[in-house]
Amino acid sequence: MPTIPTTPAESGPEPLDRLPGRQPAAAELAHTAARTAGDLLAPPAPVRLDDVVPAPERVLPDPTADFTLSADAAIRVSPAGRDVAEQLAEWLRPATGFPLPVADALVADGRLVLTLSAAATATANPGDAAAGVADGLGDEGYRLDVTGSGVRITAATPAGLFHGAQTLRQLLPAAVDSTTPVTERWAVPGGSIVDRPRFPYRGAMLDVARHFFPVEDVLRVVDHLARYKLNHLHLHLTDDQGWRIAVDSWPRLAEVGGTTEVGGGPGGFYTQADYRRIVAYAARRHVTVVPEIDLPGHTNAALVAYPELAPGKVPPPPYTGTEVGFSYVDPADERTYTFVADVVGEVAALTPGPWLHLGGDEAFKVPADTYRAFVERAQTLVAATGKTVVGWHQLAPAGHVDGRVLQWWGTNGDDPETAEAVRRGARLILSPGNRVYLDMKYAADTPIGHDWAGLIDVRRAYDWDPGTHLTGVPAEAVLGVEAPLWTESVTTLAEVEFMLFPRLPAVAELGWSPRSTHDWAGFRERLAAHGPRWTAAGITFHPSPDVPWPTPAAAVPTQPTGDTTADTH
Ligand code: TNX
Repeated sequence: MPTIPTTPAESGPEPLDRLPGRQPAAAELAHTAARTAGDLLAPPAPVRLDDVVPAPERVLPDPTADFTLSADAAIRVSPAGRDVAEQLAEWLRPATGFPLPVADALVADGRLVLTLSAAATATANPGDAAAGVADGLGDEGYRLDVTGSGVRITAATPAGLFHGAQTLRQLLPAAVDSTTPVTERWAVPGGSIVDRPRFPYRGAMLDVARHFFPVEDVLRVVDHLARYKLNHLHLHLTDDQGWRIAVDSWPRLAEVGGTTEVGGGPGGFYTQADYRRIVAYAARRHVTVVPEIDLPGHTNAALVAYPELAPGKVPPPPYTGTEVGFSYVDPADERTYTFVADVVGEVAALTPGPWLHLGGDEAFKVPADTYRAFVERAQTLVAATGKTVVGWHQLAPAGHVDGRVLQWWGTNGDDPETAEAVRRGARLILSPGNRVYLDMKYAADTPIGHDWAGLIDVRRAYDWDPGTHLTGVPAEAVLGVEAPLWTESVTTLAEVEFMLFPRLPAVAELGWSPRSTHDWAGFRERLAAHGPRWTAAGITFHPSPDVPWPTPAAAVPTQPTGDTTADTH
């Protein structure tokens, strides 16, 4: 079992503590643990058709029908799938060194290698077998067929094609994740997969308020989500320690409120152009950004910028600690509602996705009746922007607005107040603190993270059922699952990855795979095969003892772990 050494590897990690005031010791530990994991991984066994994370709905292997990708391969695609084909080519070119031209299915010659067919286009082309096959695959499902002569991915939508392409990527040898050419037999196991998600909402949250993360880091996190078919990135954009999104009508929010972060570092904020870039990058990967403006509490940074929003108009000092629950915008002043309307209006206008998250957690200083009245007004202001309200489950006592979604982060599955809000029409995103809070430590000696909701290693993150977790809440009310990463103690991209991997794929499987596939013994084996992929891709991860990572030691050359450049295509 790999252990975490106490000194950095000899060649020395890249400097991970980019920002002053950060914690190089923790960053180095995380980095070194991952490097050690990479060193210990043996060459992976040939991939089998069911070696996919998250587990597909149906897998029908055909060992006589393996396909080998060769240098003369082309990707043929119908017009609706063109961008997915381009992305597939971008993933496969670096390691294979193959040109992988993308050709229009209607004009390309007869040699079929990969065909991506959206049903809509297929219908216009009656000869295409994709018509009909895509029926029943829904918004995100796909069918993947591997025969000796090629691979065909079929879906009703580009999102479905994208998920199918991610599956194909996993069916190739682990070296496909290398950023430089590798000599390898690029075999794909034969047979068919038919796959659809269990829940429509599958997400992760990144807290960019406690520590600020530059755009490039966020883009890389988007790539990680997309790899595991997660389709929502919730950005916690505001908190006591920092305001991270530029708002034109209230410019000091970002200009002043953006200059702080936990531990006294320089903070930062996203310009509207930055935010648009994140949203567009995510959209190309079929990931929807969910912006959160946390109200009425967790607002110290806003109050520093605009003391007129503070109760008593007293400017508070900037806050760089990690306590919660002390701040709130003045619910008794009309100006506060102008502020809320302006902010949610601008954020909604920048956000193509349907959701706007209002926060609502830990407003401990606001009396219950006042809190409820504030939330009801704020919900109405969000609804007026055309967005659907999402909020932490503390919003439960407030009146229902159309479509309202509560994000449940409790640690005890018996929550009558939330169950009652569901009876009044709310849907739920499940983020149980003691299962999927990715800021929790894996084990007592994990160098970063919290433990207030317990220690969460991979098995604990995996072994629960979102469909039955909350007493009195039917599975139909569950929109999906989300794994939040709070960043009080997480300061660098390497540390973000260390906390995400390998728990993020566990949560992804809960969100995507049918319950009938749930099986810890099988999951840990499938997950183990991803260690070499992360190593090849330079992704930092925790070498969890829950997972039988390939051994013996030193059978694989050390891979660079410092290449953290996002794919900016
Ligand atoms: C609780 S969960 C919070 C956050 C903290 C987190 C630390 C929630 C909605 N609020 O403000 O960052 O605990 O684990």
